[in-house]
Amino acid sequence: MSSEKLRFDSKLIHSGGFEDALGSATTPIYQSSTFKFKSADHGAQCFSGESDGYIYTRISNPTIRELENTVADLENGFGGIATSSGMGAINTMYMAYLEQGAHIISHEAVYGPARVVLENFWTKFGVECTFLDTADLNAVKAALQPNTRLLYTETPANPTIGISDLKALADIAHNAGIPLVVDNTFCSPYLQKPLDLGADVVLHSMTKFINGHADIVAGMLVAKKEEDYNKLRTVMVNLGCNMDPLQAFQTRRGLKTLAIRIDRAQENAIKIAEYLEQHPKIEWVKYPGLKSHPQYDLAQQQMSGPGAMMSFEVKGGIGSGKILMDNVKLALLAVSLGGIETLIQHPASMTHSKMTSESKKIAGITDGLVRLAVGIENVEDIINDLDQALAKV
Ligand code: LCS
Repeated sequence: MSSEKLRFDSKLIHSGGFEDALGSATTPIYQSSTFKFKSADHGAQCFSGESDGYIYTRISNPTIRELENTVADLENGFGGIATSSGMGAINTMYMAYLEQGAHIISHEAVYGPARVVLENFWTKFGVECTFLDTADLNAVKAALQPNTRLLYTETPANPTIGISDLKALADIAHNAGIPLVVDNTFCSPYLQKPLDLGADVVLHSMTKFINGHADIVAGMLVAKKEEDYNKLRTVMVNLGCNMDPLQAFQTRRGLKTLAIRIDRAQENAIKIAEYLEQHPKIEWVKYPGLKSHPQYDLAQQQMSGPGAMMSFEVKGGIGSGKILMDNVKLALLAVSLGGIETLIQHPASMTHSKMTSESKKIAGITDGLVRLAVGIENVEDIINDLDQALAKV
């Protein structure tokens, strides 16, 4: 059955279009760096594009292509480009759209290294960066310059959980003749489809929800149009930040359960956010499913669910936050997110520690902010764990 006719959760299992000659139920791991040509002419045709036969795994590989086709199908894009990591996808994207003297507008609270790489490396080649809150549409419009080549955002943002209006940002970008690129890691295509809202490229750290088991580092770019797809693929192949076939196999396996994993983690997250919000030792909670979230209405419109990521501050700031983090027993004190296990971390000293204090302050990454990535354990156990740790504060 054509995957176009299937619903999202069936596509998770059946999409990808791979037909194995031996009838295997799962796509095999083609752990081969190179592929035999049928003849010299066939080899030449593979290189010229007349034949879509496989050549070399940095360029393409059946196991990797199956994963690329699946994620592109889930995001309603033209094609996917798998990368070694989420950062591999981000740097491929920067390389494809930026040039010497170009200007980029990026969300001030994008994943820390995605910002650091612009500030520390791309500026060496004369790239100018404006970091702002892309939820502020007037600020985005005001920041446009004749040399602006890219509008890049992440929503919900990491770790502030701020939400940006993707339809409005796509209009602003397109009126300026530039692409809108969206990091969809926090939602996955199950909860948000940026390409349907007008974005040109969507990217993922598949290390997170897409793989979902904290055992793989991987990335993906999906382009809406063939032109962007070709541009991004050429950069990835030549940079050499390709995925490995085993990594693709494991990621494809994790992806099959995306919907049921997110349903459960989200159900847990809603209860945990409500528990934290009423707790006397909690200063504030930011979660798109709480009415107190400043962009609650926008989240309802552009996301099909509030997800499993939240941030909060314990009264007393970082000192109290550390007591909480040092005393949890079930939640792991670890970075990353989107896996089956609940993780807790401190962005100011961990994931976002390389940002300057000034940048962190502007981006709203306070010293007391604690990030919680909710897993699929029994929710009562997670709440009991937070409760016993908060009692020690
Ligand atoms: N985008 C987002 C939203 C992320 O959270 C991360 C990693 C990346 C991109 C980069 O992906 P990677 O290269 O690690 O696959 N986020 C991490 C985090 O929050 N804790 O540790 C890594």
